[in-house]
Amino acid sequence: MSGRCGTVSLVGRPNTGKSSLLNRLVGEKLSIVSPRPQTTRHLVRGIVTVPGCQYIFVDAPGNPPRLKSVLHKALNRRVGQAASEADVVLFVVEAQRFGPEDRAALERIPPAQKTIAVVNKVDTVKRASQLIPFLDRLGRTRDFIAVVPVSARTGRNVPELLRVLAQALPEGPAAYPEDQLTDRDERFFAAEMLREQLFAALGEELPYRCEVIIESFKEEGNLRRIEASILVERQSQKAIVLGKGGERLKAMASAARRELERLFQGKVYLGVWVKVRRAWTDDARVLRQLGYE
Ligand SMILES: Nc1nc2c(ncn2[C@@H]2O[C@H](COP(=O)(O)OP(=O)(O)OP(=O)(O)O)[C@@H](O)[C@H]2O)c(=O)[nH]1
Ligand SMILES: [Mg+2]
Repeated sequence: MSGRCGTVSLVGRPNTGKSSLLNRLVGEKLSIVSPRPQTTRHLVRGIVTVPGCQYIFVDAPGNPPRLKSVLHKALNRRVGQAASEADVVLFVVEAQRFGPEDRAALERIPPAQKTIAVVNKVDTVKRASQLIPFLDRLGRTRDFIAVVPVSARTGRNVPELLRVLAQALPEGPAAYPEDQLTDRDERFFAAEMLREQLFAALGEELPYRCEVIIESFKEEGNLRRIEASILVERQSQKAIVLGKGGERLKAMASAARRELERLFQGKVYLGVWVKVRRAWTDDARVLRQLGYE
């Protein structure tokens, strides 16, 4: 047994670039990204297999959410699970920023957990020398295996992160076939790509009041025929999601369809409806149906 294999969770305050980093590490867009905090809601696995090593990355929601709905409690449980069950945790922060929310996220990681501090977004720092005091200070907050600066956007220093990480993984055989990229199915990505468009197209609070359900997913030769619903909480929200004459919904659906055609490498038909489900973020039954335990 000469190889290594293990799970690696990406943990940190919302918006530090965990999902962007997962996508960069895996080399495929598996996890949705937006400029707003609390985009990720589901644990997404991205698997990278190189000779002698299999990395199983797990992207987690950013924490801690401010709201105390049933949804947010479920998200919080996922963060805890990601932090404690991994072989190694990547604690992701933004270059030159370490605030109370970062500290709270760090405190959710059990002290005995093997942890690497990843300083993301170093492309925003003009001179590398400006970063050194920040890296030093961060390195003193916990007994990290290493502190590694990277840029998920440009890919800078990501190979170094993979190298450091490989040494920290346990020895053992690969858990997944070497060509497997993720544990999620196409249905999951269909819902997520549509949800990403909600984040891109809708104002302040609304993306947080929406969810996507895939009602049916059929393969017809090289065509995937997908029917999806967007859940909102109120009639007024439905009107916003639809836009004038349904234009906004149409634009979001076709942007999501293009992403899916790229990911699936085949034709996609995506039909989308908007449904009002009062207080779904607090409805345990609806949440179970959406896959939140
Ligand atoms: N400049 C720069 N921006 C980045 C980098 N990585 C991510 N971003 C941006 O940061 C924002 C948040 O990225 P996400 O990947 O969604 O962050 P996240 O940590 O997964 O956020 P949550 O899922 O909400 O916790 C997006 O606008 C990204 O484009 C980076 O290396 N450099
Ligand atoms: Mg994310």
